[in-house]
Amino acid sequence: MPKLYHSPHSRSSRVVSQLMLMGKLDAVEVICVDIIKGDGSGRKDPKNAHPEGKVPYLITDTGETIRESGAIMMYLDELFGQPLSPKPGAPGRGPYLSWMHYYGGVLEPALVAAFTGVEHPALVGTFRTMVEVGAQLESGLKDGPFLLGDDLSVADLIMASAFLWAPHLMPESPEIKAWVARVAAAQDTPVMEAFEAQAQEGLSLMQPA
Ligand SMILES: N[C@@H](CCC(=O)N[C@@H](CS)C(=O)NCC(=O)O)C(=O)O
Repeated sequence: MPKLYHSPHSRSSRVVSQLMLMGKLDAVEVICVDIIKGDGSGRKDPKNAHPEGKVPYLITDTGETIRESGAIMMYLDELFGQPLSPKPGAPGRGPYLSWMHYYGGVLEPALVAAFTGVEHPALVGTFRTMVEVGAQLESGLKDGPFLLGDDLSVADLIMASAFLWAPHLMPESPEIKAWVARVAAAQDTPVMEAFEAQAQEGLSLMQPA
């Protein structure tokens, strides 16, 4: 069984939510670990196999390791028959791959620059800003309710997760706001919250004295 290293209310939460959506949470061993949070609280958990103590992190059945949310989400979707992405050769495959890489390669750096207020010509030159991200999203949403058209995909889960985590950084766009709300509605928030509360409780009980 693959092992997923997860910390509640973090970037690994979207992977847990994806597994729930696919009905495959039971097919993956979720190992809850502590992490160092943005405010400095928490700790690097010795239980966490990630080389830098981050989440998410996945160890496959054959013992290979996968880091980076996008890679993990694509792997799990493929492992379970690609219910949430177009297969190679199918329409939408190109935009799908583009969004999955745009998330880690552009959205995350632009988002971090925006919330830290760091401005540098090299950052803008390389990644652009949240203004361009907003324009790309609006353009991607013009043909349907989701980024690939009519069907929710892993691309929606990863891209919208940024704005579910940081709603104040959501581009001022009714189309984007409505899309984030649709992606949120597609996920089982009460069940996810119950899972996260239980995971947090388990972690709190295991804190070193
Ligand atoms: N680009 C990575 C980012 C992973 C990441 O930074 N995760 C945070 C949790 S939100 C973390 O583990 N932080 C702990 C640390 O930096 O020590 C991904 O999406 O997988």
